[in-house]
Formats: sequence, structure tokens, C-alpha cells
Amino acid sequence: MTQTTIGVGLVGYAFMGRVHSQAWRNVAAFFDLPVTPVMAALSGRSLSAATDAAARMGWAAVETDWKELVNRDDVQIVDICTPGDSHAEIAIAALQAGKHVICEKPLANTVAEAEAMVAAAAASQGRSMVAFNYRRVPAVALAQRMVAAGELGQIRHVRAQYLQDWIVDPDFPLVWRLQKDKAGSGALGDIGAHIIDTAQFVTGQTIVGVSALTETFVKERPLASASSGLGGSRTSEKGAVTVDDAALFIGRMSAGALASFEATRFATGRKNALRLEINGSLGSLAFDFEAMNELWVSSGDSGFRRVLVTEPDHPYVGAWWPPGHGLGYEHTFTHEIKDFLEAVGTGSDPSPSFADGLRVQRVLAAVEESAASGSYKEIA
Ligand code: SOE
Repeated sequence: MTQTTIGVGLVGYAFMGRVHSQAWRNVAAFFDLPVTPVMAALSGRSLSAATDAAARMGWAAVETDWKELVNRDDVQIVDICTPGDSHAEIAIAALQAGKHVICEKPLANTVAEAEAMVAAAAASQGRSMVAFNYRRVPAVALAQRMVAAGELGQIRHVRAQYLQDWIVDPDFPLVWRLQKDKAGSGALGDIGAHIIDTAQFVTGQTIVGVSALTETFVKERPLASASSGLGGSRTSEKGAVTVDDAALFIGRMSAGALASFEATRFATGRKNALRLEINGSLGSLAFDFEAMNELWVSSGDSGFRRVLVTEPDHPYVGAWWPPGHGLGYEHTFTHEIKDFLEAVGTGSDPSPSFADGLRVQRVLAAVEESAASGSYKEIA
């Protein structure tokens, strides 16, 4: 039974804001927590749209200026679900106000911003976390557990892909995710960041150097008149796409594994295929988010067999449904919020930290530099 409450303020209420909201709303109903979240306030620039979103999603109050939200006495946690161009400013202000911060990925749009966020986190009483939700897929957490226990032996290969197809149509509008000043980069930062984090998390190794190619297949698109989630409506005017549509890179991992990564929004027919295969000296693992309740395991002398990751002793699963009933995308966010609240409530540092987010940011920057120069880029 939880006794204390903690106020939460959400900045941004589009796709990520909605999925975080359902996590804040449900987490205490399914997990025993040291603190119970109270959905104190949401901020958004349009009063009417923010009021409507708050009413639908269960937020008690509305602010039209995130600075007001950050300074509210009833807000102790600030949840940042805005495009990357505002992450650093909001997170640093919240940390300076002594608030705990959970920030959507990628941590920032540049390495310099991410470094400033890490410095602000180190100087603050507040705890901070970057929201790489795929770590909290039960099958991915199980994979990490198996690698850490040595079940795969020495890791030789990491094969990671994040495949989507939502901008294959050249008339799909120029939404913020396709603008460098808002998003930092394209498929690279948006979904490549996830596979970088997931690969590093599961293997326990960091990426120490990369050789990369990036491409923007559709260089001009109709301007967006409105956008929401991954959709949008277009005008008759066109503008330049300023980010990559796809990024491919190979890399070396810190304990000697060779890795390959592919992040693209042009994989026609693939909707949200975050895939990871790891080959070790004793066995292999394979995962595909489009079948997120399954992990494929090979013990070396056999081919792959399917493990249905829905047993109560699998990570996070015991809080939910009976075996075989399965979880979805939204549960990964509930798990992330649960882990964040446990850390905040017990006075420990949540993971992945802003420093982990900075590490991913350095890999993203190295990929861009390698693609531009055509040479292998080491990561300090
Ligand atoms: C769009 O590519 C997107 O919504 C990402 O921004 C999310 O991080 C990912 O979980 C799903 O796809």
C-alpha cells in the first residue's frame, strides 16, 4: 500500500504525451510503488486544445506556459514530451527548480545540449531519466538478463534494425519530425536512437566507433497545415526536408562485438519493426517488436525456438495478465514510469540516466560525421 503522493506535470500532449499520460494514470493500479503519482497539470500553448487534452487524459489543471508548470508547487516531476528542440531548456529549468525530470528521446538535438543537461542533472537534487521505453519491453529486459547471466557467452555480433514506412508517400507532409531545427535529425535520432540504446542495454557494451551512410530519398514535401502523432495534413506549398530518411551504420562495441544498425522510415510494409539479433559464442537471441511478446532463443547447437514472454516470472509481466494474454506498446511506458517512480521514491538514480542519453547522442553525432566525411569515426 503506497502512502505518499508526488505531483506530475506534463509538457506536450501529442503522441508521446498521450502514451505517457496513460502510464501515469494506470501505473499505481498495477504496481506497488513507494510514491503514488498525482496528475497535477499539463502544459500546451493553446488553452482550448490543452484543456481538452487534460480533460480526456486525466490532468487536473492546465498551463499555457511550460515555465509556469515547472514552477508550480504541486509539481515535483516534470515529464517532457515535446520535440527535441525544447528538451534542454525545459529540463535544465526543471532541474534548477529542484524537480525530477523524465525526458523523451533523443535526449537533445545536439551533443552540446545533452552535455548541458547532464551538468544540470549533476548539480540538482532532482533525479533524471531519458525515456528509452523499449528497454521495458519484457522480452528485451529478459534478453538483457540472459546476456548478463552469461547465457550467450562472448558476444560476437549485434544486428539491430528499426524499420518504419510512414513517410514512403512523397506527398506525406513536412511534419516536425522531418525538420532538423525541431528534431535534430531524421530516422537516425528518432528511431536509430532507440536501437543504439537497446543494443547497448542488452549487451552491456557501448558503441566505440562507427562507419555510416545516410540518405534523404524525398528532398521536398508539401508543407504541413496540421500534424498529430505520425499523421498530418498538407498545403499546396512545398518545403525542403532537412533530415535523413534512412541511416545505416556499422560499428565496434566496447567488448569486441561487431554491430550493424539500420534505421529507416522507408521500409515499405514495416510499421514498427524494432529488431535485434545477438550472436554469442554459446547461443543467440532474436527479437522483433512487431511480435513483442516473443523472444527467439538458440542455444548454439539448435536453431531458434520461440519463448513466449508472458510468464509471471518474466520482467514486468507478473503485474499484468495470465500467461499468453500478452502486452502492447503502451505497457512499455507504464514500466518505464514504474521504474522511474521506484527510483525517485527510494532516492536512487533512475536508468537510463541523462549521461546514458548523452552517450547515445555522441553516437548519433558520430554517425552524421562519418556519413558526411566517408570515414570511420571513433567515439570518445
Ligand atoms: C516515430 O518514428 C515514433 O513515434 C518514435 O518517435 C517513437 O519513439 C517510437 O516509439 C515509435 O515511432
